[in-house]
Amino acid sequence: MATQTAQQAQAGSHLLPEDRAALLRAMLLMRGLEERAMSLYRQGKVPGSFYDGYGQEAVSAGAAFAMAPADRLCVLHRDLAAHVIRGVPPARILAQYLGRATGVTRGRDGNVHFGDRHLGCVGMVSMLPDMMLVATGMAMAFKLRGERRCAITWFGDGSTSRGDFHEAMNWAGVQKLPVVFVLENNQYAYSTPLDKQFAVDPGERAAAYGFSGVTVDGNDAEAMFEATRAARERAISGQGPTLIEAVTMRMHGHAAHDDMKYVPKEQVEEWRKRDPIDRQEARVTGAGGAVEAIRESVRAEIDAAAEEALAAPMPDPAGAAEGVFGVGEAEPLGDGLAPWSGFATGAPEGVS
Ligand SMILES: Cc1ncc(C[n+]2csc(CCOP(=O)(O)OP(=O)(O)O)c2C)c(N)n1
Repeated sequence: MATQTAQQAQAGSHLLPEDRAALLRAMLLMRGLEERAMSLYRQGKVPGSFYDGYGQEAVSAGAAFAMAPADRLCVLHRDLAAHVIRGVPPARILAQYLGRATGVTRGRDGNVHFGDRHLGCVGMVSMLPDMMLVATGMAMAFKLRGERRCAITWFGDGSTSRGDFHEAMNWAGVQKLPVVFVLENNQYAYSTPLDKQFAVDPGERAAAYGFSGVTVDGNDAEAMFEATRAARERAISGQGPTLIEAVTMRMHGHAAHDDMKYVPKEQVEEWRKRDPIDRQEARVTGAGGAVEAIRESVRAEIDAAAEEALAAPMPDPAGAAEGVFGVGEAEPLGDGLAPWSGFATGAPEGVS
């Protein structure tokens, strides 16, 4: 297994060339899968609406890449790259959107409310930002059991106005819990712009709850990775939570039905110049990586995934209520993939 060079350590980066390529690959898969799902939606094959995270790929890719196998993730509706990184196969993701029996929720939910428990992910509750409380609860359990691992969740700028945001921040701060809060500041909560959402920069709120808050360029996957890696270090060494404000832009409507007439076109064009995938491609190319080969293999993977998902059966209506309500002993969450090279080269991670 490759180890970091002294040069890399000096430059302050914890990423090897293969990590940079893996980040790019996860973002390309997210974008490609969502583009394919949007096209399937337009063909009437995706029930309900369709939500995507176009332009925000670096936020979930960079943050999820810093998580160890035994860490636990509450992934939100614009964070598909986190599912990809934890190991959900592309065909299973498309089958989820298509409502098929082979999707993560086996057809119980048509779109983004999913998480593969076997990979350490808790399916998101639609009521926002409930997952902040779930992540905080898991972190509380880690602390009580003396386990060296951490929970992470993502949420939007709109979520910061709800009571549950403050409850989670407060309890996590009081208890110094091992949790990372990633605030995805994408300029709009549906049609509500930031100046109608809060009067105080939300990044500053962490201090009011007694823990660290950092603002990061959310269109830079490596900056997201480094900030999350540092936050996780703080979390597992007992220094408590971190609020990471990832500044980005929602480049598409709230969902497929929304033409976002309320967003000035110039604003979108300005952000297009900061596309996170273009930026990571430039880095990978600069380090001698074969970007076109990565793109080609991602395209082939998505084609194969679409074929497999479209051939998958619909769920049997007779079993519609199965697995919807918790009955009996709950199966514990499993561990997910953690492809960052630092986990292979460093000290053993996870439950002590
Ligand atoms: C309590 C609650 N109110 C309303 C909704 C409907 N809803 C889903 S996403 C959303 C906007 C959320 O905005 P934000 O938190 O900024 O995240 P973004 O979608 O911009 O990523 C709304 C209003 C909801 N899911 N939960």
